[in-house]
Amino acid sequence: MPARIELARVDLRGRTPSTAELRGALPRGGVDVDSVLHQVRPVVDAVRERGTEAALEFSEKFDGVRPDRIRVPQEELVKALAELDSDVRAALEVAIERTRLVHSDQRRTDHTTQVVPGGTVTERWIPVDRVGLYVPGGNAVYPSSVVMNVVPAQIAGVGSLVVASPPQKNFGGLPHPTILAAAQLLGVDEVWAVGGGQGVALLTYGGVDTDGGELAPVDLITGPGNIYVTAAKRLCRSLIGIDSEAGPTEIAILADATADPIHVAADLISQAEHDVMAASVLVTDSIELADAVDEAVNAQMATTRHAERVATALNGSQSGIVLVDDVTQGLAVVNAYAAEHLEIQTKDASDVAARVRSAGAVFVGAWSPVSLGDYCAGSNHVLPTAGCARHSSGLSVQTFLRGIHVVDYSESALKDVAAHVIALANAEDLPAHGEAVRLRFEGLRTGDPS
Ligand code: HSO
Ligand code: ZN
Repeated sequence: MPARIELARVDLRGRTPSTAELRGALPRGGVDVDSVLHQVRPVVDAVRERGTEAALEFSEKFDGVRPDRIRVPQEELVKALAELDSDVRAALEVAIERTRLVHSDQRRTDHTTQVVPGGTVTERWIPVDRVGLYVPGGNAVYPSSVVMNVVPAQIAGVGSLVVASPPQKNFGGLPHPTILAAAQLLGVDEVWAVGGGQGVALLTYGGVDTDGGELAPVDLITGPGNIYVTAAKRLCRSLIGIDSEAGPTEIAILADATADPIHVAADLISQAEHDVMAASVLVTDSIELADAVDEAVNAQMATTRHAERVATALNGSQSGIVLVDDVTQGLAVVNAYAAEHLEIQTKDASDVAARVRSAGAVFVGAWSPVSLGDYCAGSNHVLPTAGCARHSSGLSVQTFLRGIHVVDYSESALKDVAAHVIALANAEDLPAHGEAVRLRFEGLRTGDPS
Protein backbone atom coordinates (compact mmCIF):
# COMPACT_ATOMS: atom_id res chain seq x y z
CA MET A 1 0.00 0.00 0.00
CA PRO A 2 1.61 3.28 -1.06
CA ALA A 3 2.10 6.17 1.32
CA ARG A 4 -0.80 8.47 2.14
CA ILE A 5 -1.04 11.28 -0.36
CA GLU A 6 -0.23 14.67 1.10
CA LEU A 7 -0.74 17.21 -1.64
CA ALA A 8 1.49 20.14 -0.72
CA ARG A 9 -0.41 23.37 -0.08
CA VAL A 10 0.63 26.77 -1.29
CA ASP A 11 -1.44 29.55 0.24
CA LEU A 12 -1.62 32.71 -1.84
CA ARG A 13 -4.74 34.12 -0.17
CA GLY A 14 -4.53 37.76 0.77
CA ARG A 15 -1.38 38.23 -1.27
CA THR A 16 -0.60 39.82 -4.61
CA PRO A 17 2.37 37.82 -5.86
CA SER A 18 4.54 39.13 -8.69
CA THR A 19 4.68 37.21 -11.96
CA ALA A 20 8.02 35.73 -10.92
CA GLU A 21 6.58 34.63 -7.58
CA LEU A 22 3.58 33.12 -9.30
CA ARG A 23 5.84 31.18 -11.66
CA GLY A 24 7.95 29.98 -8.74
CA ALA A 25 4.96 29.06 -6.58
CA LEU A 26 5.08 25.52 -7.89
CA PRO A 27 8.42 23.99 -8.74
CA ARG A 28 8.47 22.02 -11.94
CA GLY A 29 9.90 18.59 -12.39
CA GLY A 30 12.15 18.00 -15.36
CA VAL A 31 14.89 15.95 -16.84
CA ASP A 32 18.45 17.05 -17.40
CA VAL A 33 18.93 16.14 -21.05
CA ASP A 34 22.39 17.74 -21.13
CA SER A 35 23.63 15.19 -18.61
CA VAL A 36 23.31 12.31 -21.10
CA LEU A 37 24.55 14.08 -24.23
CA HIS A 38 28.02 12.58 -23.78
CA GLN A 39 26.49 9.07 -23.78
CA VAL A 40 24.33 9.67 -26.82
CA ARG A 41 26.86 11.50 -28.99
CA PRO A 42 28.93 8.34 -29.75
CA VAL A 43 25.73 6.54 -30.73
CA VAL A 44 24.74 9.27 -33.16
CA ASP A 45 28.30 9.48 -34.53
CA ALA A 46 28.49 5.71 -35.06
CA VAL A 47 25.20 5.65 -36.98
CA ARG A 48 26.31 8.58 -39.08
CA GLU A 49 29.53 6.75 -39.96
CA ARG A 50 28.41 3.14 -40.17
CA GLY A 51 24.66 3.45 -40.77
CA THR A 52 22.34 0.51 -40.31
CA GLU A 53 25.03 -1.85 -39.04
CA ALA A 54 25.77 0.47 -36.10
CA ALA A 55 22.04 0.98 -35.43
CA LEU A 56 21.52 -2.79 -35.26
CA GLU A 57 24.45 -3.19 -32.87
CA PHE A 58 22.95 -0.62 -30.53
CA SER A 59 19.54 -2.29 -30.76
CA GLU A 60 21.14 -5.52 -29.67
CA LYS A 61 22.89 -3.77 -26.81
CA PHE A 62 20.06 -1.54 -25.55
CA ASP A 63 16.89 -3.40 -26.60
CA GLY A 64 18.31 -6.90 -26.26
CA VAL A 65 17.28 -7.89 -29.77
CA ARG A 66 18.68 -7.54 -33.27
CA PRO A 67 15.91 -7.45 -35.89
CA ASP A 68 16.57 -9.21 -39.20
CA ARG A 69 15.85 -6.00 -40.97
CA ILE A 70 14.94 -2.45 -40.04
CA ARG A 71 11.87 -2.01 -42.23
CA VAL A 72 8.95 -4.03 -40.93
CA PRO A 73 7.51 -6.24 -43.69
CA GLN A 74 4.08 -5.22 -44.95
CA GLU A 75 2.53 -8.54 -43.95
CA GLU A 76 3.44 -7.89 -40.29
CA LEU A 77 1.45 -4.64 -40.35
CA VAL A 78 -1.53 -6.39 -41.88
CA LYS A 79 -1.27 -9.21 -39.34
CA ALA A 80 -1.01 -6.83 -36.38
CA LEU A 81 -4.19 -5.03 -37.43
CA ALA A 82 -6.03 -8.29 -38.02
CA GLU A 83 -5.09 -9.42 -34.52
CA LEU A 84 -5.87 -6.13 -32.79
CA ASP A 85 -8.54 -6.33 -30.11
CA SER A 86 -11.82 -5.27 -31.72
CA ASP A 87 -12.70 -2.77 -28.95
CA VAL A 88 -9.31 -1.11 -29.27
CA ARG A 89 -9.72 -0.99 -33.04
CA ALA A 90 -13.14 0.61 -32.76
CA ALA A 91 -11.81 3.16 -30.27
CA LEU A 92 -8.84 4.01 -32.48
CA GLU A 93 -11.16 4.46 -35.44
CA VAL A 94 -13.25 6.97 -33.50
CA ALA A 95 -10.09 8.74 -32.29
CA ILE A 96 -8.76 8.94 -35.86
CA GLU A 97 -12.05 10.19 -37.27
CA ARG A 98 -12.44 12.95 -34.67
CA THR A 99 -8.81 13.98 -34.83
CA ARG A 100 -9.08 14.22 -38.62
CA LEU A 101 -12.21 16.33 -38.32
CA VAL A 102 -10.58 18.91 -36.04
CA HIS A 103 -7.24 18.98 -37.83
CA SER A 104 -8.81 19.35 -41.27
CA ASP A 105 -9.89 22.81 -40.18
CA GLN A 106 -6.22 23.71 -39.56
CA ARG A 107 -5.32 23.55 -43.24
CA ARG A 108 -3.75 26.73 -44.54
CA THR A 109 -4.44 28.25 -47.91
CA ASP A 110 -1.92 30.07 -50.06
CA HIS A 111 -2.52 33.79 -50.11
CA THR A 112 -1.37 36.53 -52.43
CA THR A 113 -1.12 40.11 -51.20
CA GLN A 114 -1.03 42.84 -53.82
CA VAL A 115 1.35 45.27 -52.11
CA VAL A 116 1.37 47.82 -54.95
CA PRO A 117 0.28 47.62 -58.60
CA GLY A 118 2.73 45.14 -60.13
CA GLY A 119 4.12 44.02 -56.77
CA THR A 120 2.87 40.93 -55.00
CA VAL A 121 3.93 38.69 -52.14
CA THR A 122 2.42 35.24 -52.10
CA GLU A 123 2.61 32.98 -49.09
CA ARG A 124 2.76 29.35 -50.16
CA TRP A 125 2.29 26.56 -47.63
CA ILE A 126 4.34 23.52 -48.50
CA PRO A 127 4.35 20.31 -46.47
CA VAL A 128 7.62 18.92 -45.19
CA ASP A 129 8.69 16.27 -47.72
CA ARG A 130 9.49 13.42 -45.37
CA VAL A 131 8.70 13.04 -41.68
CA GLY A 132 9.87 10.52 -39.10
CA LEU A 133 7.54 9.83 -36.22
CA TYR A 134 9.25 8.40 -33.19
CA VAL A 135 7.09 6.10 -31.05
CA PRO A 136 8.50 4.84 -27.75
CA GLY A 137 8.44 1.16 -26.85
CA GLY A 138 8.99 -0.12 -23.32
CA ASN A 139 6.41 0.53 -20.60
CA ALA A 140 4.50 3.29 -22.32
CA VAL A 141 3.04 2.00 -25.58
CA TYR A 142 0.69 4.71 -26.78
CA PRO A 143 -1.11 4.01 -30.06
CA SER A 144 -3.04 7.22 -29.35
CA SER A 145 0.21 9.16 -29.82
CA VAL A 146 0.63 7.55 -33.25
CA VAL A 147 -2.76 9.00 -34.15
CA MET A 148 -1.92 12.44 -32.74
CA ASN A 149 1.30 12.68 -34.77
CA VAL A 150 0.27 10.98 -38.00
CA VAL A 151 -3.11 12.67 -38.53
CA PRO A 152 -1.84 16.28 -38.68
CA ALA A 153 1.10 15.23 -40.86
CA GLN A 154 -1.22 13.52 -43.33
CA ILE A 155 -3.63 16.45 -43.39
CA ALA A 156 -0.72 18.81 -43.98
CA GLY A 157 0.01 16.74 -47.08
CA VAL A 158 3.28 15.18 -45.99
CA GLY A 159 3.99 12.75 -48.81
CA SER A 160 6.32 10.38 -47.03
CA LEU A 161 6.01 9.29 -43.44
CA VAL A 162 7.94 6.70 -41.48
CA VAL A 163 7.16 5.46 -37.99
CA ALA A 164 10.20 4.32 -35.98
CA SER A 165 9.79 2.34 -32.79
CA PRO A 166 12.16 0.10 -30.82
CA PRO A 167 12.31 -3.61 -31.64
CA GLN A 168 10.78 -5.65 -28.82
CA LYS A 169 12.45 -8.82 -27.60
CA ASN A 170 9.06 -10.35 -26.78
CA PHE A 171 7.73 -9.73 -30.27
CA GLY A 172 10.53 -11.25 -32.31
CA GLY A 173 12.35 -7.99 -32.87
CA LEU A 174 9.31 -6.15 -34.22
CA PRO A 175 7.92 -2.98 -32.65
CA HIS A 176 4.96 -3.45 -30.32
CA PRO A 177 2.01 -4.96 -32.28
CA THR A 178 -0.37 -2.19 -31.19
CA ILE A 179 1.94 0.35 -32.79
CA LEU A 180 2.06 -1.67 -36.01
CA ALA A 181 -1.73 -1.98 -36.00
CA ALA A 182 -2.20 1.77 -35.44
CA ALA A 183 0.18 2.54 -38.31
CA GLN A 184 -1.71 0.19 -40.61
CA LEU A 185 -5.05 1.67 -39.58
CA LEU A 186 -3.71 5.14 -40.42
CA GLY A 187 -2.35 4.01 -43.79
CA VAL A 188 1.31 4.39 -42.83
CA ASP A 189 3.09 1.55 -44.61
CA GLU A 190 6.67 2.36 -43.64
CA VAL A 191 7.59 1.31 -40.11
CA TRP A 192 11.16 0.85 -38.87
CA ALA A 193 12.15 -1.40 -35.99
CA VAL A 194 14.69 0.92 -34.44
CA GLY A 195 14.52 3.12 -31.35
CA GLY A 196 16.55 5.14 -28.90
CA GLY A 197 19.34 7.46 -29.96
CA GLN A 198 20.21 5.08 -32.80
CA GLY A 199 16.66 5.37 -34.12
CA VAL A 200 16.80 9.15 -34.21
CA ALA A 201 20.23 9.02 -35.85
CA LEU A 202 19.11 6.54 -38.51
CA LEU A 203 16.08 8.69 -39.31
CA THR A 204 18.43 11.65 -39.62
CA TYR A 205 21.17 10.12 -41.75
CA GLY A 206 19.34 7.28 -43.46
CA GLY A 207 21.00 4.01 -44.41
CA VAL A 208 20.70 0.79 -46.35
CA ASP A 209 18.61 -2.00 -44.90
CA THR A 210 19.96 -5.54 -44.50
CA ASP A 211 18.07 -6.59 -47.65
CA GLY A 212 19.52 -3.71 -49.66
CA GLY A 213 16.39 -1.54 -49.38
CA GLU A 214 16.82 2.21 -48.98
CA LEU A 215 16.18 3.75 -45.56
CA ALA A 216 15.74 7.32 -46.72
CA PRO A 217 16.60 10.14 -44.31
CA VAL A 218 13.79 12.39 -43.06
CA ASP A 219 13.48 16.16 -42.79
CA LEU A 220 11.59 16.38 -39.51
CA ILE A 221 11.27 14.11 -36.48
CA THR A 222 8.30 14.37 -34.13
CA GLY A 223 7.09 12.26 -31.25
CA PRO A 224 7.97 11.73 -27.63
CA GLY A 225 10.78 9.64 -26.25
CA ASN A 226 12.90 9.04 -23.20
CA ILE A 227 15.85 11.20 -22.20
CA TYR A 228 18.21 9.45 -24.69
CA VAL A 229 15.82 10.00 -27.57
CA THR A 230 15.45 13.64 -26.60
CA ALA A 231 19.23 14.02 -26.37
CA ALA A 232 19.63 12.50 -29.83
CA LYS A 233 17.00 14.85 -31.25
CA ARG A 234 18.91 17.74 -29.74
CA LEU A 235 22.17 16.50 -31.30
CA CYS A 236 20.63 15.98 -34.75
CA ARG A 237 18.52 19.10 -34.85
CA SER A 238 20.73 21.12 -37.17
CA LEU A 239 20.15 18.53 -39.91
CA ILE A 240 16.52 17.78 -39.16
CA GLY A 241 13.68 19.71 -37.60
CA ILE A 242 12.21 18.50 -34.33
CA ASP A 243 9.03 19.17 -32.43
CA SER A 244 9.35 20.67 -28.97
CA GLU A 245 11.06 18.66 -26.25
CA ALA A 246 8.32 17.13 -24.12
CA GLY A 247 8.77 17.15 -20.35
CA PRO A 248 6.74 15.22 -17.78
CA THR A 249 2.98 15.59 -18.24
CA GLU A 250 1.04 18.20 -16.25
CA ILE A 251 -2.55 18.82 -15.28
CA ALA A 252 -3.77 21.96 -13.53
CA ILE A 253 -7.38 22.24 -12.42
CA LEU A 254 -8.94 25.57 -11.60
CA ALA A 255 -11.97 24.71 -9.49
CA ASP A 256 -14.38 26.40 -7.10
CA ALA A 257 -16.88 25.10 -4.59
CA THR A 258 -19.18 23.94 -7.40
CA ALA A 259 -16.71 21.27 -8.55
CA ASP A 260 -17.16 17.62 -7.71
CA PRO A 261 -14.16 16.59 -5.56
CA ILE A 262 -14.42 13.00 -6.80
CA HIS A 263 -14.02 14.11 -10.42
CA VAL A 264 -11.22 16.51 -9.54
CA ALA A 265 -9.35 13.77 -7.64
CA ALA A 266 -9.80 11.29 -10.49
CA ASP A 267 -8.43 13.77 -13.02
CA LEU A 268 -5.41 14.62 -10.84
CA ILE A 269 -4.68 10.90 -10.51
CA SER A 270 -5.20 10.27 -14.23
CA GLN A 271 -2.21 12.30 -15.35
CA ALA A 272 -0.08 11.32 -12.34
CA GLU A 273 -0.40 7.77 -13.70
CA HIS A 274 1.98 8.65 -16.56
CA ASP A 275 5.15 9.35 -14.68
CA VAL A 276 6.62 9.75 -11.20
CA MET A 277 7.61 13.25 -12.31
CA ALA A 278 4.10 14.17 -13.53
CA ALA A 279 2.58 17.31 -12.03
CA SER A 280 -1.01 17.43 -10.76
CA VAL A 281 -2.05 20.80 -9.45
CA LEU A 282 -5.35 22.02 -8.05
CA VAL A 283 -5.95 25.76 -7.84
CA THR A 284 -9.01 26.64 -5.78
CA ASP A 285 -10.64 29.32 -3.68
CA SER A 286 -12.49 26.72 -1.65
CA ILE A 287 -10.85 25.15 1.38
CA GLU A 288 -13.79 22.76 1.57
CA LEU A 289 -13.08 21.55 -1.96
CA ALA A 290 -9.35 21.25 -1.22
CA ASP A 291 -10.05 19.10 1.85
CA ALA A 292 -12.60 16.99 0.00
CA VAL A 293 -10.16 16.44 -2.90
CA ASP A 294 -7.49 15.32 -0.43
CA GLU A 295 -9.95 12.78 0.96
CA ALA A 296 -11.11 11.64 -2.47
CA VAL A 297 -7.56 11.21 -3.76
CA ASN A 298 -6.68 8.97 -0.86
CA ALA A 299 -9.89 6.99 -1.24
CA GLN A 300 -9.23 6.44 -4.96
CA MET A 301 -5.63 5.39 -4.28
CA ALA A 302 -6.93 2.11 -2.90
CA THR A 303 -8.05 0.99 -6.33
CA THR A 304 -5.84 2.82 -8.79
CA ARG A 305 -3.61 0.46 -10.77
CA HIS A 306 -0.32 2.36 -10.79
CA ALA A 307 -0.57 3.39 -7.16
CA GLU A 308 3.18 3.61 -6.47
CA ARG A 309 3.82 5.82 -9.49
CA VAL A 310 0.80 7.99 -8.78
CA ALA A 311 1.75 8.38 -5.11
CA THR A 312 5.28 9.45 -6.01
CA ALA A 313 3.97 11.99 -8.50
CA LEU A 314 1.32 13.41 -6.18
CA ASN A 315 3.63 13.60 -3.18
CA GLY A 316 6.36 15.24 -5.27
CA SER A 317 7.02 18.95 -4.90
CA GLN A 318 5.77 19.51 -8.47
CA SER A 319 2.22 18.59 -7.40
CA GLY A 320 -0.03 20.32 -4.91
CA ILE A 321 -2.97 22.54 -4.07
CA VAL A 322 -2.77 26.31 -4.48
CA LEU A 323 -5.25 28.24 -2.38
CA VAL A 324 -6.39 31.52 -3.87
CA ASP A 325 -8.80 34.31 -2.88
CA ASP A 326 -11.09 33.92 -5.85
CA VAL A 327 -11.33 32.71 -9.45
CA THR A 328 -9.63 35.87 -10.75
CA GLN A 329 -6.53 35.22 -8.66
CA GLY A 330 -6.79 31.57 -9.68
CA LEU A 331 -6.65 32.64 -13.32
CA ALA A 332 -3.50 34.64 -12.62
CA VAL A 333 -1.95 31.51 -11.11
CA VAL A 334 -2.88 29.17 -13.95
CA ASN A 335 -1.87 31.70 -16.60
CA ALA A 336 1.54 32.09 -14.94
CA TYR A 337 1.94 28.34 -14.59
CA ALA A 338 0.91 27.67 -18.21
CA ALA A 339 0.05 24.00 -17.73
CA GLU A 340 0.13 21.45 -20.50
CA HIS A 341 -3.51 20.63 -19.64
CA LEU A 342 -5.83 22.99 -17.79
CA GLU A 343 -9.30 22.01 -16.60
CA ILE A 344 -11.80 24.68 -15.61
CA GLN A 345 -14.30 23.29 -13.13
CA THR A 346 -16.02 26.42 -11.87
CA LYS A 347 -19.36 28.15 -12.11
CA ASP A 348 -19.67 29.69 -15.59
CA ALA A 349 -16.78 27.55 -16.77
CA SER A 350 -16.91 28.78 -20.39
CA ASP A 351 -16.59 32.42 -19.31
CA VAL A 352 -13.68 31.56 -17.04
CA ALA A 353 -12.05 29.49 -19.80
CA ALA A 354 -12.29 32.47 -22.15
CA ARG A 355 -9.99 34.36 -19.77
CA VAL A 356 -7.23 31.74 -19.97
CA ARG A 357 -4.20 32.98 -21.87
CA SER A 358 -1.60 30.27 -21.33
CA ALA A 359 -2.23 26.53 -21.44
CA GLY A 360 -1.43 23.72 -23.85
CA ALA A 361 -5.12 22.83 -24.01
CA VAL A 362 -8.14 23.91 -21.95
CA PHE A 363 -10.87 21.51 -20.82
CA VAL A 364 -14.11 23.26 -19.98
CA GLY A 365 -16.57 22.16 -17.33
CA ALA A 366 -17.44 18.93 -15.62
CA TRP A 367 -17.75 16.82 -18.74
CA SER A 368 -14.46 17.52 -20.48
CA PRO A 369 -11.78 15.63 -18.57
CA VAL A 370 -8.20 15.52 -19.84
CA SER A 371 -8.59 11.79 -20.56
CA LEU A 372 -11.16 12.68 -23.21
CA GLY A 373 -8.56 14.92 -24.88
CA ASP A 374 -5.90 12.25 -24.55
CA TYR A 375 -7.92 9.96 -26.78
CA CYS A 376 -11.19 10.94 -28.35
CA ALA A 377 -12.01 14.65 -28.21
CA GLY A 378 -10.52 15.38 -31.62
CA SER A 379 -7.98 17.76 -30.08
CA ASN A 380 -4.26 16.98 -30.19
CA HIS A 381 -2.59 15.53 -27.10
CA VAL A 382 0.98 16.50 -28.01
CA LEU A 383 1.12 19.73 -26.03
CA PRO A 384 3.70 22.13 -24.64
CA THR A 385 4.94 21.26 -21.14
CA ALA A 386 7.15 23.00 -18.56
CA GLY A 387 5.57 26.41 -19.10
CA CYS A 388 6.29 26.38 -22.84
CA ALA A 389 2.58 27.09 -23.38
CA ARG A 390 3.57 30.71 -22.69
CA HIS A 391 5.19 30.81 -26.13
CA SER A 392 4.29 27.64 -28.03
CA SER A 393 1.35 25.57 -29.20
CA GLY A 394 0.72 21.88 -29.39
CA LEU A 395 1.29 19.70 -32.42
CA SER A 396 -0.87 20.70 -35.37
CA VAL A 397 -1.04 20.69 -39.14
CA GLN A 398 1.11 23.82 -38.99
CA THR A 399 3.97 21.78 -37.45
CA PHE A 400 4.30 19.97 -40.78
CA LEU A 401 4.07 22.98 -43.07
CA ARG A 402 6.55 25.56 -44.24
CA GLY A 403 5.38 28.96 -45.36
CA ILE A 404 7.33 30.38 -48.27
CA HIS A 405 7.07 33.99 -49.36
CA VAL A 406 7.20 34.36 -53.12
CA VAL A 407 8.09 37.91 -54.13
CA ASP A 408 7.11 39.06 -57.60
CA TYR A 409 7.66 42.75 -58.52
CA SER A 410 7.53 44.35 -61.94
CA GLU A 411 10.13 46.82 -63.20
CA SER A 412 7.99 49.83 -62.37
CA ALA A 413 7.03 48.51 -58.95
CA LEU A 414 10.70 48.07 -58.08
CA LYS A 415 11.56 51.48 -59.50
CA ASP A 416 8.91 53.13 -57.33
CA VAL A 417 10.49 51.83 -54.13
CA ALA A 418 14.15 51.85 -55.22
CA ALA A 419 15.09 55.02 -53.32
CA HIS A 420 13.79 53.55 -50.06
CA VAL A 421 15.74 50.33 -50.50
CA ILE A 422 18.88 52.35 -51.22
CA ALA A 423 18.32 54.61 -48.19
CA LEU A 424 17.95 51.65 -45.83
CA ALA A 425 20.94 49.88 -47.38
CA ASN A 426 23.09 52.96 -46.82
CA ALA A 427 21.81 53.34 -43.26
CA GLU A 428 22.96 49.79 -42.56
CA ASP A 429 26.29 50.38 -44.33
CA LEU A 430 25.45 47.72 -46.86
CA PRO A 431 25.78 49.81 -50.06
CA ALA A 432 26.01 46.76 -52.34
CA HIS A 433 22.43 45.98 -51.35
CA GLY A 434 21.36 49.37 -52.67
CA GLU A 435 23.58 49.05 -55.71
CA ALA A 436 21.79 45.84 -56.75
CA VAL A 437 18.66 47.94 -57.16
CA ARG A 438 20.17 51.19 -58.45
CA LEU A 439 22.16 49.69 -61.31
CA ARG A 440 19.09 48.01 -62.72
CA PHE A 441 17.84 51.45 -63.60
CA GLU A 442 20.95 53.57 -63.99
CA GLY A 443 23.62 51.05 -65.05
CA LEU A 444 27.08 50.75 -63.47
CA ARG A 445 28.38 53.94 -61.90
CA THR A 446 32.11 53.10 -61.50
CA GLY A 447 34.22 50.68 -63.50
CA ASP A 448 31.44 50.54 -66.07
CA PRO A 449 33.18 49.07 -69.17
CA SER A 450 30.68 50.61 -71.61
N1 HSO B 1 -1.60 12.81 -21.45
C1 HSO B 1 -0.50 12.47 -22.33
C2 HSO B 1 -0.92 11.80 -23.59
C3 HSO B 1 -1.48 10.43 -23.41
N2 HSO B 1 -2.32 10.05 -22.45
C4 HSO B 1 -1.28 9.34 -24.19
C5 HSO B 1 -2.63 8.78 -22.64
N3 HSO B 1 -1.98 8.35 -23.68
C6 HSO B 1 0.26 13.76 -22.68
O1 HSO B 1 -0.58 14.75 -23.15
ZN1 ZN C 1 -2.58 11.06 -20.54
